Amino acid sequence: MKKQKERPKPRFTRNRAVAIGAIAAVVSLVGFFGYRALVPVNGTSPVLGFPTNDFIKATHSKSGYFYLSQASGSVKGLRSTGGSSAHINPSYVYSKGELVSFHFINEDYDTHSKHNFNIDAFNVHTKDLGYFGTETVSFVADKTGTFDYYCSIHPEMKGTITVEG
Ligand SMILES: [Cu+2]
Repeated sequence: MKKQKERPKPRFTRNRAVAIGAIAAVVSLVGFFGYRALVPVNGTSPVLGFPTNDFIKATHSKSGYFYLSQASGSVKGLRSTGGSSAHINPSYVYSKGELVSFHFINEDYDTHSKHNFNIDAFNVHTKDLGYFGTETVSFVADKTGTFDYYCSIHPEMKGTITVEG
C-alpha cells in the first residue's frame, strides 16, 4: 500500500504577508485622507460623503507665477476651456452643499518660491509651502456665488470658484 505524502500545513507564506501588508497600507491611507476629508475647514462637524477632489499646483514659467490644475481627463468641478487637461489659474464650478477637497502642491521648480492657497469665502488657508510641499484642505461649498482663490505671496496667482445653487 502506497503511503500518501503528507500535505504541507498552511503556513504564513510570504505572499500572504505581502498581501496583508498591502491591505494595511491601503486602509491606513484611506483612514488618513478620509478623516481629513471629513472635517471641512468651514464647519465644525464631520461631513459624511465622498469629496470632490481637485488637484492644483503652484508653478512658474517665463510668463510668471500661476496655478495649474492637475486634471487627468475630465474632472468634476473644472470648467473646461479647451481640449487640454491642464488649465492655468483654472475656474472651478461646484454645486451648493458639495464637499470639496483641494490637494495643493508647490511645484515651482523654477524659483523654489513659497506658495499658498486661499479661499477667504470658505475659510480655506494653507500654510506657505516650500518646494514640493503639499497640503489638502476640505470645505463645504455652502453658499452660492463666485469667489476668488489666490496666493497671498503672488498677486497674479488667482482664479475663481463658482458655486451654483
Ligand atoms: Cu504663489
